[in-house]
Amino acid sequence: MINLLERAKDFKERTALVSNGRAYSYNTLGTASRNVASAVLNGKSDLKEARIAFLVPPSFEYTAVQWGIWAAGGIAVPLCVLHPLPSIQYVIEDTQATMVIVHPDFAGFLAPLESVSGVPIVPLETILREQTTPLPDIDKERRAMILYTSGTTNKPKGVVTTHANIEAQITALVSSWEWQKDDYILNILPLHHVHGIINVMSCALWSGACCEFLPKFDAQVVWEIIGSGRLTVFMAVPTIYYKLIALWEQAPEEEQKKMAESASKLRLMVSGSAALPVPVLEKWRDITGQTLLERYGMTEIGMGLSNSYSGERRPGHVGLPLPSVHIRLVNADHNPVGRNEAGEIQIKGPSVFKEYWGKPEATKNAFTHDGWFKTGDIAMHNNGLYKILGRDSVDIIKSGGYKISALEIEDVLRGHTAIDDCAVVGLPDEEWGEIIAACLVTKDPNIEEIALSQWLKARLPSYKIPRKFIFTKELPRNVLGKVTKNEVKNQF
Ligand code: MCA
Ligand code: AMP
Repeated sequence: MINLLERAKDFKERTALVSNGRAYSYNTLGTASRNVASAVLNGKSDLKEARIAFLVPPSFEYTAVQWGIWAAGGIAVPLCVLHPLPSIQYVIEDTQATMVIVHPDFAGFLAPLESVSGVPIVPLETILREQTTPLPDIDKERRAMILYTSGTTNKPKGVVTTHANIEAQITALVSSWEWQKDDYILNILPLHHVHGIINVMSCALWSGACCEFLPKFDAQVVWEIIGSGRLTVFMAVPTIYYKLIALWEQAPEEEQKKMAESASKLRLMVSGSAALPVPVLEKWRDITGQTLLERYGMTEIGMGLSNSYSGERRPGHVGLPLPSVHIRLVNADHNPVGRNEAGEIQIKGPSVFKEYWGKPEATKNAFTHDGWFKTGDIAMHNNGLYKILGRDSVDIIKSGGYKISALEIEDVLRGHTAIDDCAVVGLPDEEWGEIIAACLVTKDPNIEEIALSQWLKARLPSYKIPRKFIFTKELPRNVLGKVTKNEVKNQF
């Protein structure tokens, strides 16, 4: 098994997590994880990769459940606390989860699923009760986690990582960014994606450091916590830095000085999950003196490229491959490109995922015949460092650091009785990176944006809901009849 639970024994009474105002030691986390493992084993000797889904907000309990599932030989499937029921149901059914562990705050929300999916929904309280069963030995090549990612299909795909993959993802970052046991990080990110799970929480716990959870991002609270002086490391998506800058700009001058001074004391501030706009990097540096370390990653690979911890951090660039990551840039014929030429990033190495859950064809298509993972991101090697130039698909949108499939939103929109056809695109936006926009062909000339947004809210999480709409009689198409998305973008 991934070496987290075992390493925790060395850190004993050190604080592992701060959650809901309480501090939890590594010993307490270890004991709770073993209780969870015993509960989910429920008399079996090994879960043998059964999928255990859990709907638990970022907290001590979240970590104990994740580690407990791993220790019992199961595959951890974290569910997103922001998702509406249909998105949750999709993940539970797609993974064929054998159990869903639910936090009391979400028990009522999930209740209707039990009869629909037939999957037992187990309250968190019963899973955390004291109990001990001998735990199985888990080979590191076994599957450990499934995270859902949007792609160029209308439904998200489950990305399966093994214990060895996760360990490789963690150790590459721990060594490159010099994690130490005296570090203290704030987690403000959702815990159904790599950024929050691996880069923030797992790297801290691997190192014997402390991770404090703030279950919902709030710029005011984050500035207060920075002001407390307890953080040494901070990681976020560019939108969060944008929002922190906006709040700093509104503060009185005296306050601004204090805020800037406290932020200047952290040893490391990282940005990732989406392109960091150079003006945001520069503004943050002007305010705090900190040059954000930008890195590049993907659910399927963990982190791939990173600017230097102790050397150059070049604005608009994502640095060099992390330890154990092999990278190449290729053209459309899969031939390596020359220096300063654009090509698709392809990756090999121990951090690269095993497969898309239940999708052998998609897995096969995601790799070249000689085992390189095709990221779909376009980059160039520019005077010694990599620079991301974009993606090979207009159907992938990045908004607030979330990867969103235009096709998934179109699929949902087409289910509305008044919508005949639609095209969804991402429009450049300073704050969100991109915002989602939908061009609609409707039967009903009186259809209202507000009513449509409400209808969508029952079917999609808030971050996937279009913020701009236009109504048209016909979508722009090329001679082959394919919708021309760049033309749709121009219409906005
Ligand atoms: C929310 N709003 C938006 C969006 N999201 N408007 C436009 N576009 C959006 N995407 C609106 C809401 O409707 C609401 O408006 C207002 O903003 C506040 O909404 P709320 O949900 O409270 O937003 P927030 O909490 O401030 O969220 C911003 C956020 C969040 C914290 C930046 O988007 C976030 O957690 N992003 C991180 C996602 C992440 O972890 N990605 C990693 C995946 P109104 O008030 O009018 O209703 S990528 C990954 O893992 C790879 C491996 C990697 O490289 O890291
Ligand atoms: P996800 O699939 O949610 O893990 O998102 C991964 C995608 O986020 C990558 O394929 C990139 O398109 C994008 N991404 C992550 N980090 C960066 C970065 N620093 N600059 C530009 N794009 C990024």
